[in-house]
Amino acid sequence: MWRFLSCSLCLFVSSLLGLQTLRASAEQLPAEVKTEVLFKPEECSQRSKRGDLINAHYDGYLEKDGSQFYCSRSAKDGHPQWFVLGVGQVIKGLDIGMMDMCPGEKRKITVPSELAFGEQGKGPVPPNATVVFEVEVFVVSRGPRSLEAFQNMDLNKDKSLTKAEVQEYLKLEYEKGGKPRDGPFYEKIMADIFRKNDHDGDGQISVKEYDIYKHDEL
Ligand SMILES: *[C@@H]1O[C@H](CO)[C@@H](O)[C@H](O)[C@H]1NC(C)=O
Ligand SMILES: [Ca+2]
Ligand SMILES: [Ca+2]
Repeated sequence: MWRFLSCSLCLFVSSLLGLQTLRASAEQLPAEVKTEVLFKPEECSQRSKRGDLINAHYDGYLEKDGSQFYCSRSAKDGHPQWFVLGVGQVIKGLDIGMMDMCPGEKRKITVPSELAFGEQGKGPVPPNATVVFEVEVFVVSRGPRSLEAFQNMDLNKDKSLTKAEVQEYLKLEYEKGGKPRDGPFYEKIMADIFRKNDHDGDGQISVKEYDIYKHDEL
C-alpha cells in the first residue's frame, strides 16, 4: 500500500531530489551503487552519458522495508522528470547508476546512504538509509546545452526555440524510445520546460536562455 502513499509527500521529496547539496560526503568509504537491468529494449538509439538531458520516472524505496518515499510514476499528475545527468541535479547515486542507459530501459538502482541522503537523511528518508530506485528512461537527449542540440531543435534557424519546435523534437525522441504520447502530456512538459528556461517570458527560448548549464565540452 506504500505505493499509494500521499503524493504531497512526493512533491516534497521531488523538490529534494533536485537539491545540489546532497553530495557524497565520505569519499574514503567504498560506497558502491548497484544496478540491475530490469528491461532493455532491443534497439538502443542512444546511451546516456554525462551532460545529457534525461526524461525518466524514478520511484524511490527504502531498502530496509521496501516503503516508498518518492513516487514520480504514481503521483496523480506526475509526468516523468527532466534532469541533466551527471551534474548533481539528482542524488549522486542516480548520476552514477543512470549512466549508459537506453531510451526505454528500466533499472533497479541500489544506492548507499553516502551517495544518497547521507548521515542526516532527508524528510521521510531516515539517517544512513540505503535507498532503492526503480527508474525508467524515456528520453536521452544528447548535450542538452550544446549548440548542436539547440540547432537540431531550431527548425527555422532563427536562433530561438518556440514551444512547437521543442515539442516536435521531444515527440521524435519519445517515438524513438517506443513511447509516443498524447497532446496533454506534451503540454505539461512544455509548460515545465518553458517555466524553467524562458526567463524573459517571451514564449521563446533564446540561445542565451538555453545555455544555463556550463559543461566541460562547451
Ligand atoms: C550514521 O552513520 C555514521 C557514520 O557511520 C554514524 O556516526 C552515525 O551515528 C549514524 N547515524 C545514525 C542515526 O545511525
Ligand atoms: Ca526557431
Ligand atoms: Ca525568452
